[in-house]
Amino acid sequence: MRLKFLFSTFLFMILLSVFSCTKTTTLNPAFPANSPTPAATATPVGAAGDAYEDDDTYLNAKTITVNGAVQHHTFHDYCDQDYIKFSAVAGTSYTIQTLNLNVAAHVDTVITLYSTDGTTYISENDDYNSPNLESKLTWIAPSTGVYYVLVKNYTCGGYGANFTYDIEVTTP
Ligand SMILES: [Ca+2]
Ligand SMILES: [Ca+2]
Repeated sequence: MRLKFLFSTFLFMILLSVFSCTKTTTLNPAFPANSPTPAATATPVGAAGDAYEDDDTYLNAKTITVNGAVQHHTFHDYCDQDYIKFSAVAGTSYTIQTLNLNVAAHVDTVITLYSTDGTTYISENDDYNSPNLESKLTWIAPSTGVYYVLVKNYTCGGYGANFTYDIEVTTP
């Protein structure tokens, strides 16, 4: 009899522990256990974009006329990047160059040339005349088409209304 009582008590304890486990692992879908409250992150505030925005992807690249007017751009917001595109003729030499960097704002351009698909890397330049921070690429087009240039600031952290630079594409 005593043994039966002990066994029943044991069984009751087992059931109780199973029940409490089940209960504590029942999740309220409105409050997932493993979803911590996201920490508030500071959103960098930039300046208004220049006349060529939005040009952050090659699909939105703005045309620059070869031997035409210099374009004025701004790295207006965090990690801003600017795509331009230009028409090239096979066998012709082109120079892509940034100039008039706002040195006081520590503008430091890096330019990358991409092929006619907008994504195939051709060449890159950061500083062509160190310690000056302008960028320049001279390149002979292998075939006729529209080519893409990505312009970035060397560091994402530098941006704002005074982060200005000019760019031009010229032939000799
Ligand atoms: Ca841009
Ligand atoms: Ca540079």
